[in-house]
Amino acid sequence: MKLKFSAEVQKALENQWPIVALESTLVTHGFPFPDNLSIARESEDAVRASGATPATIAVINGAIHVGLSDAELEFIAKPHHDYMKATTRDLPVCMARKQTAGTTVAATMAIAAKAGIKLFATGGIGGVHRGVADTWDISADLTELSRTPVCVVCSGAKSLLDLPKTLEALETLGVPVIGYGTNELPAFYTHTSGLKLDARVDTPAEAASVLKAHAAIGAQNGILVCNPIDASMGLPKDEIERHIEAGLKAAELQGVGGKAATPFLLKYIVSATQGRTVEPNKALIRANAVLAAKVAVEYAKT
Ligand code: PSU
Ligand code: MN
Repeated sequence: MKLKFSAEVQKALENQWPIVALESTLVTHGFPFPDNLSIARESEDAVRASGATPATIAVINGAIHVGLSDAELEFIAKPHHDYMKATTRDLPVCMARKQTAGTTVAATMAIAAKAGIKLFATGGIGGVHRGVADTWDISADLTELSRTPVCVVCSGAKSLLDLPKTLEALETLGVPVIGYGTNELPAFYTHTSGLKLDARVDTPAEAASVLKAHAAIGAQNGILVCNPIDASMGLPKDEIERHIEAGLKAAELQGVGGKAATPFLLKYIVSATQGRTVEPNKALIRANAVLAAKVAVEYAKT
């Protein structure tokens, strides 16, 4: 896979400085413009301020970029109905057709691993969808986590998913799921989900030591570090649940499914809450970028 590195990322790779990968589907499909552009920039700045180099990953006109210039960030953030949402399997098609795409957690992990990047920050991963028995909709993020040695720092999986089934699938796939300062799986907009985790760390150094041990045994799968949203930013669980239920009904009525399901529901929730989910969503992404950078710094020390 031929990768196009930004000068900043190239330099960090050469010097073995800590790097944090950032995904771009949340830019192309996850947030409305211009919030998508501001969160992309803020995540990059948060990584830099915490001592690491940000590597936002995207496909631009068929080329896989690892690290974007500000002009390139703006290019993918500007509303454009042709941009793809690329998971791992979409990359060859996107490249051959010289298309532009935001990369999902799965595709970003695959590319980060090729680039030699260990840490990756995002908002929430994809997982097992509600209604899976009828739709078989299970995000390829889980597949990638099962086979790609990158640590993903997130705030759990979006509550629009089936969280208990997502946790079960992660266990089956052998993916360590580690709470950061919590014993529970965070539920994205809310601090808690009621679902207990087996593992917890409380400092970046502790998280880095788990990554070291994971590498030492030659593990070839991913690790999830789950960092809950700041309690003061969380949204009422009942209200979010109401909007999710309504969004799922709307998706069904409009025949929206497959890869369009997640972007549809994200848009639905933003509009149903008059945009009140945008700030908490941005805050948790920034916090995850900071934590991933701190873990990358610790990891590079040892
Ligand atoms: N969660 C968010 N915002 C997002 C996504 C997840 O809060 O934009 C994106 C991520 O890129 C994730 C993808 O990898 O949705 C999962 O999509 P799917 O369920 O189609 O695999
Ligand atoms: Mn899906």
